[in-house]
Amino acid sequence: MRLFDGGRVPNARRTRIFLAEKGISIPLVPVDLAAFEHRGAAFTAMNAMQRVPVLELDDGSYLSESIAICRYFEEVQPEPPLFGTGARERATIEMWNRRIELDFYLAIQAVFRHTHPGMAKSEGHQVPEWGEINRPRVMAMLAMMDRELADRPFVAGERLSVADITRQVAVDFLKPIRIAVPEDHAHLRRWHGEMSARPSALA
Ligand SMILES: N[C@@H](CCC(=O)N[C@@H](CS)C(=O)NCC(=O)O)C(=O)O
Repeated sequence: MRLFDGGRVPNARRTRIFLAEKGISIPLVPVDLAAFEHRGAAFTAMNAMQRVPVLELDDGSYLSESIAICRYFEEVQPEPPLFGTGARERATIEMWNRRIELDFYLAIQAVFRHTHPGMAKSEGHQVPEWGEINRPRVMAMLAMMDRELADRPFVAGERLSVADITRQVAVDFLKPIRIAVPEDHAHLRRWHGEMSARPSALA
């Protein structure tokens, strides 16, 4: 089993942090995104979407989509449960994970892909206006998430879940678009400090 990895990029990092929280160690194969290795024939044969991460299983088959890879490991090794246990907790984690991916991370990604000069070649056609439209959406989500954290330690409740990891990599990805979590978002800053202090943050 091997994980085709992309270094600091958010979705590859999400998978590595998830594995670290599970205490699972597997070999990593670096994929050179800057050299567009993921657009070559060999990589495309593993993942038609040409994106990292990709998990190669022992039978030679491949899995992509970071959340699907995380789910695979949750099934293989249920402890600690990062997708929750029981109907209510599982659904709450899913709810938050979707909110964070669809309304927060994708807005950050739009700003990055459409306004960052380093993404011009990869994106082909950047629409800076679309990027700028997404900045206030990012700020609105930060404010909402700060309010929601007032009464609990983690995104979905009393214990760490995959939704915390999804948000951790998204918040860290604010740096290249030059957005900081505002000073007055004390709950979110507390949570982010705690996530950053976990050993898994170095994965
Ligand atoms: N939905 C996919 C998204 C994967 C994705 O966008 N990966 C990025 C790095 S975070 C990538 O490979 N980008 C290369 C590109 O867009 O050319 C997942 O969760 O795995």
